[in-house]
Amino acid sequence: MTSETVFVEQCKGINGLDKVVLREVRGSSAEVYLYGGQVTSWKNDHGEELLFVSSKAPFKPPKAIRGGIPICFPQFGSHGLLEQHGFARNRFWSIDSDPPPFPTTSSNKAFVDLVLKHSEEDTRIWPHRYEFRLRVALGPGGDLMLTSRIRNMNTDGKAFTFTFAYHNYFSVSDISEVRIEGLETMDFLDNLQNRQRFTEQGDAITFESEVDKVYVSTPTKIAILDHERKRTLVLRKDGLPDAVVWNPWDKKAKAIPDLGDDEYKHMLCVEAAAVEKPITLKPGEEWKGRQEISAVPSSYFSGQLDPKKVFQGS
Ligand code: TA6
Repeated sequence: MTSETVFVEQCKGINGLDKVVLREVRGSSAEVYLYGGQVTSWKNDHGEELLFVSSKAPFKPPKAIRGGIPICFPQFGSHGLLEQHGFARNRFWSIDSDPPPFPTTSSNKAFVDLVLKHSEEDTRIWPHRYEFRLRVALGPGGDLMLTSRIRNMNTDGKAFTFTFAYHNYFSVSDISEVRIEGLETMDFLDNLQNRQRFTEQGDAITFESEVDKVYVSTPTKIAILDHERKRTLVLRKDGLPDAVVWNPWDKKAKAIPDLGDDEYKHMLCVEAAAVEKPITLKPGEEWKGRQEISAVPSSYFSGQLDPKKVFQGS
């Protein structure tokens, strides 16, 4: 691309839904739907898609979009009384043209600020006033950064509590050939066994059946190694202590209407989350949760969790 790069473009997506396309000079791009405030595409500078979106995703509100990066708020999963994964993923977000400044100034040109605020209807199911600001940014090297800032706007003096996740669906060549590094020896709550707590073995995580686990108090860096694609995705997170790993495998995939029967082979959810210890905000308080994902060549070798070293080739 040349100096004519359009860094941010607002246009219509599937079914006429509003979306924003972010582009960087070297050719990487991302797409964000206002419906759900959801990233649905992230491509590297070769134009290769790094996220998974189901071929059966109808892109029809009020159903959440199956794939990309759904935002789970104010509830992750069924950890509460609200609908599964809360309501943020099936609300229409707005573009925030005048967001409060970020503490660090960044030179990124490809970014969009979205905002979701309480509605009268929602206060009936979750009786709180809030402002949720989401910045989606594409770095010059193609890194995808999501920053959430959630503020308690209650005027009745009441605190509120929530759980949260960036429900990342990554595209993988073959789930049986992929492994995750950075979660070995971690404790996890197993959703397939009544959220009982276990400790992971010392080996990298591989897949041969359904997995639905919440790893708690995890390191800030997690790597997803895809040998066939010769690619490693590195997830860095801040303010999000937990990491959810999910693949429905064959039986559950068949039971999910907006997922193709065999699509589980090409997706893996590794989610930056705050689940085990819900976050409480008093009126006026703000919480920040950030994730940054990078795709690096698979010269990235086992046990080396510093992506900077990979870029430098050391
Ligand atoms: O993040 C894992 C999980 O909570 C699983 O339990 C699984 O149900 C998945 O999310 C998808 O949930 P959804 O409501 O989008 O079908």
